[in-house]
Amino acid sequence: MIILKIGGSAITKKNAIKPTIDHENLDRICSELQYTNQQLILIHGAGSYGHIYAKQYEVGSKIETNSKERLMGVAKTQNSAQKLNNIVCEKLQEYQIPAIGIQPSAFIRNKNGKIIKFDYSIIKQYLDDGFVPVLYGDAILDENNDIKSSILSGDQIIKYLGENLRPEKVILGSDVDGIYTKNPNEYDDAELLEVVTKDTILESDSTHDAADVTGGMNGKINELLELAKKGVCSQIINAEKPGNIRNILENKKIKSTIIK
Ligand code: IP8
Repeated sequence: MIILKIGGSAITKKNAIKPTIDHENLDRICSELQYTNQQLILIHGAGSYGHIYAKQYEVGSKIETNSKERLMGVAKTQNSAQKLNNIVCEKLQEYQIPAIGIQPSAFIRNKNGKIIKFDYSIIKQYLDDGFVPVLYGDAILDENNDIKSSILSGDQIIKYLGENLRPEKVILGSDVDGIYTKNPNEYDDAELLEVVTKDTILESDSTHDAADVTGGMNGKINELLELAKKGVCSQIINAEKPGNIRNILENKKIKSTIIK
């Protein structure tokens, strides 16, 4: 079984001022996914469909009693993330992939931004029946009543499912080849790290992404190091390079970073 996350930056235009799909990438990525006959769980990030609203309405910070505007913000974030999921599933279905969209906010709960309830039996059942469950980063209920809702990132879902379902592979499709010593979009001398462990030292702002409410690449590394601690390694690849997803599903070697 494989758990594959497609970053929101690969399937949407993440820095757009309104939710915008990257149609070319989405289409190509979905077309490459038809080449696996292994069990597959897909998770996608929220990209501009989630982060714009989450930031604007400060999802995850204190909500004053009866602040309708803030509640509306949570509702709008959820709705928008779900719209993206519909678009992704529809595209997958065009390629004959039996994609089933599963709404995280309907059954997962956080407390202070950390998962405390997640009954994944429904995901397992879909998987065992031959479907491809598709989950996503979402704004979910939080048992801290002061904030009421917090963000659940796709990376948190990966970590939880990785720990509990122990897949053969955990792959993260991003918009860069992996983890670099410095931000590759700003520094020409940034070097790709083939392996990252808890002892790897990275520049603190090496992965900063202003459009991201869940910590960009830094947030990802932390979740994946936690997963590695539990004995499940993962691999970050560039999902924007044509052929990469297909190659990794077919066990071919590509430029990437392994977190172990
Ligand atoms: O894009 C964030 O999920 P991510 C979810 O996987 C929202 O970090 C709603 C911003």
